[in-house]
Amino acid sequence: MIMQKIITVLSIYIVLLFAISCKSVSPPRPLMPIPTDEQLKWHESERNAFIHFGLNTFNDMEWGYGDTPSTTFNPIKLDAEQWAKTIKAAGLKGVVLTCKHHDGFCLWPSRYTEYSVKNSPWRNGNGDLVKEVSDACKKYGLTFGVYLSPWDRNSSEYGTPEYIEYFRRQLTELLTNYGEISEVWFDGANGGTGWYGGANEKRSVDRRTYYDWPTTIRDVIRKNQPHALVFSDAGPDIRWCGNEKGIAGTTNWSMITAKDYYPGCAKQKDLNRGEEDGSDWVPAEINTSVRPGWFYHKSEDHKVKGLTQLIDYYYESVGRNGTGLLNFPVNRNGLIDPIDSINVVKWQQHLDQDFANNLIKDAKVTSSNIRGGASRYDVTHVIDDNKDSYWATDDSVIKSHIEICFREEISFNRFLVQEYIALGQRVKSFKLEYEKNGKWIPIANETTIGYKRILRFKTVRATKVRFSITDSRACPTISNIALYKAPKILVEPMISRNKLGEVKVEAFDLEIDVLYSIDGSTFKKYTNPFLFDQKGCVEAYVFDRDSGKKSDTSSIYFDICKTKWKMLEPIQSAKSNLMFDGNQQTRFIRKVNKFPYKMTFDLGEQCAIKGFRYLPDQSRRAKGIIFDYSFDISKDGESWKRVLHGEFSNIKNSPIWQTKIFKEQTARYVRLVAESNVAEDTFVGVSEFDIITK
Ligand code: FUL
Repeated sequence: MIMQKIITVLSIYIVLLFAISCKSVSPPRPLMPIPTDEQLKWHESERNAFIHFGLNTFNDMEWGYGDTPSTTFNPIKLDAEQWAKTIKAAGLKGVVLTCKHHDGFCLWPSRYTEYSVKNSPWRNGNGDLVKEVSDACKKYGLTFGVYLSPWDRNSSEYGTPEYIEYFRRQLTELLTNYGEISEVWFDGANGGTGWYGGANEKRSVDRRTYYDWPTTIRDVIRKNQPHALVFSDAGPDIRWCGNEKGIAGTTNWSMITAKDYYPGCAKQKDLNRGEEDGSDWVPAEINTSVRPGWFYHKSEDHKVKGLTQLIDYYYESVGRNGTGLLNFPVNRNGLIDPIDSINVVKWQQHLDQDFANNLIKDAKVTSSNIRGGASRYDVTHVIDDNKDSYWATDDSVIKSHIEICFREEISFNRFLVQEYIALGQRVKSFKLEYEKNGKWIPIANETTIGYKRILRFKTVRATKVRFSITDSRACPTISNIALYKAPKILVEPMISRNKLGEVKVEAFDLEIDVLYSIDGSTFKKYTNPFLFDQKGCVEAYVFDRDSGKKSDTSSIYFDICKTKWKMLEPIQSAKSNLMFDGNQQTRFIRKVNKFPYKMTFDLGEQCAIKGFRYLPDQSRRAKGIIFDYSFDISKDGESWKRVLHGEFSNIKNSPIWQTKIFKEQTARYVRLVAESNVAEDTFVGVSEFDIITK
């Protein structure tokens, strides 16, 4: 009886003590700068869509000069809801539309210029694309933002103070007629050549002062759309990440000292990393396009990002404290091209699988320190699925760790961690380890975390994992940690063969089994490049032992091996050898004096030839794509016979392998003659050249 009383009194005492201790332990003081509510929401959106569409789409350009007539704008099947549905299916949360790009053409009927949709045949001049897109966004629950290019190559006033008035009026139209605007996007590209109302000249502006950004932002944006975030190289709310490849820095602070930047300031490296001691919260937006260009070009139909590139983009943007902005170059019909939508939808499905099951949920987590011993900052908050709760340590404790113990061994290959950034970005470095035979084995040693950091690594099996903060600007505040076992990526591998006949098979997933065959029936496990210097087909697929699933099979036919090949004209060199090195990413480019330009190959032996293949330069700004060609053969390298003469029709739009066949003939020497190129300049470019034998 007495014992029971003692226990009761003691428990009340403990509860009281606990309650008091909870009350008295104050939260960590915000470590300035910290995000606004709007910025926090934007971090949480994680991925948004960019749309580039306008006159450039119809003129096959990236930067229109501002002189092409508005009548060329005519997207006959335009359907903004198709855009919204695709973007939604890809898991993206909002849209930023290029309402006006550098060419000055407006996708809404601006009162202040004639250069807009109102003077195009689209919807008989009565259309307003900004309205259609903003309505579609509302309907599908997407946020809507506007891109208004500061540079205007059409306006006669560009470069004068009057233009700033014009620019602000247009901005006001966009901010007052289309409902809630989430983001206002200002490009850094500014000033240069342009049509400028017929002046056709170069106009330079002082990028730092010309637009008087503080006034524009205060009087136009904050007044009309107080919740909109302003993007530019200098923020003030969101910054560029310093590249258009979609890659955030592995160290990525959400801070910079904004006054040291301005749109077009060319501080790419700093923008990519941010600044640990930056005075302003200006997090990085990671923009890239699903195609090499921002606008649609038929010639890039075969260069759309595949699933594996999109997966990399996710981990290198969202996984590195960045918010993604993935661009869709809408096609001339006014639709997101089906080639572009297939992969982005698969992308979302893949990400859902990667993060389907947080293995830490049922584990025991302990920490080296809890702020004031208070339950409010207890480590269990890192797995409670509540973004508003967090684990924190005492102010004096910077180095600290969390240990995760599992009842039985688990396997994992992803680690996710989030700071409670409402109190500022703090962690400077951290490491992840697992225990094996009583020793801690490192998995990763990294720097910043921020809103979200995700690490990918080879599968680890363990019962104990330790996450340690090794340095921090102040006591850490961690809101979430997770471990996942992402499934293997079943994408068919890439097969290539070099000049010596060595075949390489490359899978995206480094842990997956790769199987290959050279006879079409027996498949062997691939470990290293192998010699295959004969004619024939190599096939390969990847196989996941865990699920028993395999990828599609890739198959490639190799003609005679090029081991004995020599270049005769232009002279054999490291550069000219790139024409037959088996690598489609390398290229031979030559500025020639005049056409025709001959490329002569010695095959090293007589062959029964019946055709050839030509792959033009595959780089973004491809050079020297041959249009008219001739093809000659010779037995002795002296007397030549022309077997083909013609054009690579449509090669400009479709710069893929070009195959030409003729009646079989014996020869040891072959010559590809470039008679003209598609750009009508004097370059000749070859990524790969191949012959087809009997
Ligand atoms: C760049 C622009 O010049 C491109 O045309 C594109 O709009 C891209 C998003 O930003 O700086």
